[in-house]
Amino acid sequence: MKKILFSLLFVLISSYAVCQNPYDLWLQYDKIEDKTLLDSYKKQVSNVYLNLNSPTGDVIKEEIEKSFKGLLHIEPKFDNKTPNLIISTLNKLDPSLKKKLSKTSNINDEGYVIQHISEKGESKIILSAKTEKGLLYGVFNFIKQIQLHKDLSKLTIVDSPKIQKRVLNHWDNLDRSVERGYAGFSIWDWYLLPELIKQEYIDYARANASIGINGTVLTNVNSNALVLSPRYIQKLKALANVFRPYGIQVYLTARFSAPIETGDLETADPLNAEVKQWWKDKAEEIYTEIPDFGGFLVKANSEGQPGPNNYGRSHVDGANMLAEAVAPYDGIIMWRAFVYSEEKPEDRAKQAYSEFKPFDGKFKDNVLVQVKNGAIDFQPREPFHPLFGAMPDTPLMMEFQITQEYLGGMSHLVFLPKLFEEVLEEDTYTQGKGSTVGKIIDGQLSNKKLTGMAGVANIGTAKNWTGHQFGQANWYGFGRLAWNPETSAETIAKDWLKMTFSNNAEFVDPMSKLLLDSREAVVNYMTPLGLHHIMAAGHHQGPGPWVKDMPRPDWTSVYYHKADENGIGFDRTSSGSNALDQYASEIQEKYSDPATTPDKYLLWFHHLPWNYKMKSGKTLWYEITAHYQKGVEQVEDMQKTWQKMQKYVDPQVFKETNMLLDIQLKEAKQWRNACLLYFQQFSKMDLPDLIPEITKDLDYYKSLETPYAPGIRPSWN
Ligand code: GCV
Repeated sequence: MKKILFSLLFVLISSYAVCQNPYDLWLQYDKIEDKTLLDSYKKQVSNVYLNLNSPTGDVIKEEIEKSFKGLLHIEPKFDNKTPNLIISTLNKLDPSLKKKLSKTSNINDEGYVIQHISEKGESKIILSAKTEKGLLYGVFNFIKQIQLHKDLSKLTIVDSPKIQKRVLNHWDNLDRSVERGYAGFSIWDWYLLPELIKQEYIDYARANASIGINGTVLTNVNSNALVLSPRYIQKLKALANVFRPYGIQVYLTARFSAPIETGDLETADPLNAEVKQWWKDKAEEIYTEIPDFGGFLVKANSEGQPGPNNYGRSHVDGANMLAEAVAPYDGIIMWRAFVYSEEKPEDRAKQAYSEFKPFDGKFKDNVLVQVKNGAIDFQPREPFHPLFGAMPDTPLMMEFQITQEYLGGMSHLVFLPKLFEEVLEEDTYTQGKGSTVGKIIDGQLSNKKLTGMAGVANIGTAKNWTGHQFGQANWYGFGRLAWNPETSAETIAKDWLKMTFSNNAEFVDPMSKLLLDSREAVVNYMTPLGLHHIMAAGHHQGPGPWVKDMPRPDWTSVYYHKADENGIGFDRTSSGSNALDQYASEIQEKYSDPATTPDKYLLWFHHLPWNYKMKSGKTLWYEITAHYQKGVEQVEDMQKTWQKMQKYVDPQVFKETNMLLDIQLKEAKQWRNACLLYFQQFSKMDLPDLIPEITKDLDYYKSLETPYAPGIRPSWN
């Protein structure tokens, strides 16, 4: 009986302990259960010195209070006489304490030092920075150390962001639909702004600040000129006021034809004097209301958006005209290089390079050219964009996609930092061995004045912000990598898991493996061995290797996989489109021969016969089938791992993730079956035994429809 009561009690206690609130993201401040650790923390940070009289100072104080109350169950004392946690900017720090800090000269304006010191036999923790913004970042990192159960008596952290502009891009429309959004509607309630300031805006800013994000573009790159009207500038101003204490600047997307659409002018020609003045006046109008407005992000002459080419002008003309308008206020222009023309027969993968490379060194100092990680479009895997390294005299900003347009939308668990890490670690060889993409965008290789990283947000009105609980990890991971592109995906996975769920190794170890493997799983069951862009048309969810009748050939699947009786893959060597020529000679040499091309990029660069002999000794056809099967099995493994995690996870999150994994498995099988049946028409080879019997035929998979799939603007009829 005693035993039963005991185990009942245990079940009660353990289920009580697991009550994360998904809305709180990685900022879960649940009480530390380990009593010894808790007592030692309480002793070390019982009394806080904080002497900041500013909105950012208030945010810092609130965060200390909230976290100490939650994690340590104490009300921190803010008694400036005998503090053991001292939070102060460097210029106000007692010189005797300042002397004890290591390497403060290494930090930049957003950096900070956290150090445990001994003074007169007493132990103290000093958290200092050049600016209050630096202090805010330091405070979040300090709290993280407690969330991660770190030994505070050994702390010495000297850290600064390696990238200056760490920006979320919201593809949010003014009607609150979100292009490629899978987490509900836009969180920006434009209709009720500026009067209604929702708590979400504050919590959004806090979450972003906690991972070092310092800017947000609020509107879709497929933009609407209305947001530049005086009425909307007031709404924007209200949001800017909320975000400012958290160190976050607001940006807008600029519709290039806005001077016409507002009814003011008849042209938007960037070399026209009136147009130039229009943008200067607009900038002045915005900066009068929002002095720290960040600037504009522009998608021009791409997928139907207006731009300078409409007037026979170049991207440089367009970007520089806008750059001049915002320059007096330290504003910047993020000009996207995502261009490909329906009129050009050139391989789509080559077009951005062909168009932008000749412009190297021609942009004004406050322009960043924003380049997607790969040359096509955020596929599960792409080789790095050849522009990285090819424009040494132009600051290039990385654009990653956090929202999972091509990686399972709302229902697939895919840990994207693994993808981001792979891109950042790729060697471009453009300045010799070791010229990684990461080093190009953080300015290490060129001493760039401006550096930036953008992430297309996966945030919406979903109660947990991202729809899929594990989408939070991708938002978190983007922030960590924007702060320091050399952070490993493994560190990010472990930190996120610990901060969100539990420090218990029995949870963290298998779950970090699950996260780290999840990206390869999705590549395997969607686009293995360098295949790409074979998804369904329009909403981009599910397989569609048969897609061929579209308004543009480069929107079809057949354009990319080129499967026929002779084989499969896109020949991008000199015998084909020669896109390979846009890379450094080291890469060209290696990738021009299929035998030395890494398998993961094989069909990106080569069209090969179905019976081509792979490095494994098996045929290409066999390897394609085996990769699809492996992807499915990897999802099954994810399910098995997740089943064992119940006791560490909030019951609702556990249940929902279970159901989502079921959907992911079902869809992984759909991808496998549909793609194999489709390609088999050309290979005319049998499916190996490792593929379980496929009971449906290809027509069945082709007939599957997904009406109202999210991510594209709904039509209300
Ligand atoms: C915002 C792809 C997406 C579009 C997106 C575009 C872009 O084509 O499917 O939804 O538009 O990229 O990045 O501009």
